[in-house]
Amino acid sequence: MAINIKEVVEQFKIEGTYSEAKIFGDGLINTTYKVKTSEDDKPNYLLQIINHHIFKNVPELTKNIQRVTDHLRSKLSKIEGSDLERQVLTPIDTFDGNGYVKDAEGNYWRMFLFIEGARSYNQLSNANQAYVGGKAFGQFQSRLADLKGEPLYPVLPDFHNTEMRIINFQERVKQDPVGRLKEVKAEVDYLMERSEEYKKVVQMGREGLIPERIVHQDTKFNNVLLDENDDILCVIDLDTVMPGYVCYDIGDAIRNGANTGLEDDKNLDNVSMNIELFEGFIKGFLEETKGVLTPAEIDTLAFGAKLLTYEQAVRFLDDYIDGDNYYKTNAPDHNLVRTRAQIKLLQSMEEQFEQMEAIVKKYAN
Ligand code: ADP
Ligand code: GN1
Ligand code: MG
Repeated sequence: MAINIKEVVEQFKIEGTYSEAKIFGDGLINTTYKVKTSEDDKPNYLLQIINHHIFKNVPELTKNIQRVTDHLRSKLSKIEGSDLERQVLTPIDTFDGNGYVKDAEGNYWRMFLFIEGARSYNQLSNANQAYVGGKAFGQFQSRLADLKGEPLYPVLPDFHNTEMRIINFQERVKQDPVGRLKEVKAEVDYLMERSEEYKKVVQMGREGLIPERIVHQDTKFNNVLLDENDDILCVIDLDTVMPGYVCYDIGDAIRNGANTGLEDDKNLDNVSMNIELFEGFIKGFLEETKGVLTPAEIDTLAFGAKLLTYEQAVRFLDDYIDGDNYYKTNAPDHNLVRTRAQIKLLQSMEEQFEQMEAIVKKYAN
């Protein structure tokens, strides 16, 4: 890379001396580095290139993250024994006060304190982890419920607006920009047959039946850092924190975390929804949120898992038909493999839906 990372880092107000930067983590959107400093008693840092093709307004994005982390830090400071450097992300300011750096190639960079001793998992190994994940995202929502001031900037408007996603998807199918449609007719039909059902949550919002809240909107399990005992340390990846509906967070957490296979599993026999993991997520999430959720919102939680899985299938297939412009991919059929795995997961949820609803009722009461 022509970019000199050291020069970028030196525009941030870090403690200590830059020593090295290594690619880090498994995100599909941003590019992440761990930056080490040479002194043992100085912190390390996390450096990211913000994907500004997706996040177009970096100044507003930076402001959102600043407001959210300030609010979470002030909540934590009232809880005895809190570790303010590890339980909330700490953005590092730049000397020009912008909080991000734009380099000569047009990349936008930002930095956080590196949270040491944290674990993040792409896959869960037990129901306790699901419980902890549900609790982490529930806690995140309830701590942000009283954020004062104007609403957070809608960094990605209509991010989980399934209705819009379906309309855009239909348009993409019509255009078939790279001639891939012929390979994916069955998947397109499967998804379009269900399109009316999955417009429900957006419609409920429009009719005022469920309120908008500040939600995370990207609740993959690897966006929760855990400590050495698998307790909650910190919720990360705050780019999509925006007003939205409560079922998005628990829904996406289950989609990602309760899958017995991988998000991009080629072997569909591996893919299904594990009902014990589902139960763990719901139990943890409701423990933290049930005091504030309305009955109508509680009614959307199990549906949210199907909704976010459906939507993710639409998003992966949309990107496949578009020629892979959004998600990082490791093979020409990667987005198609992902689509098929999401469809398989959705089928498994459809089969277990009655049980899922019964579990939500059990923990809501
Ligand atoms: P993406 O949007 O690409 O998913 P993330 O912000 O989630 O990017 O970061 C990618 C990975 O880097 C995370 O899954 C996590 O493992 C790790 N990570 C992110 N922020 C920190 C931090 N402040 N300290 C330690 N590890 C972090
Ligand atoms: C992206 O950034 P990351 O890898 O946590 C995506 C999510 C998808 C997810 C699928 C901003 O999440 O919405 O659910 O990939 N983030 C964005 O793996 O589009
Ligand atoms: Mg992430």
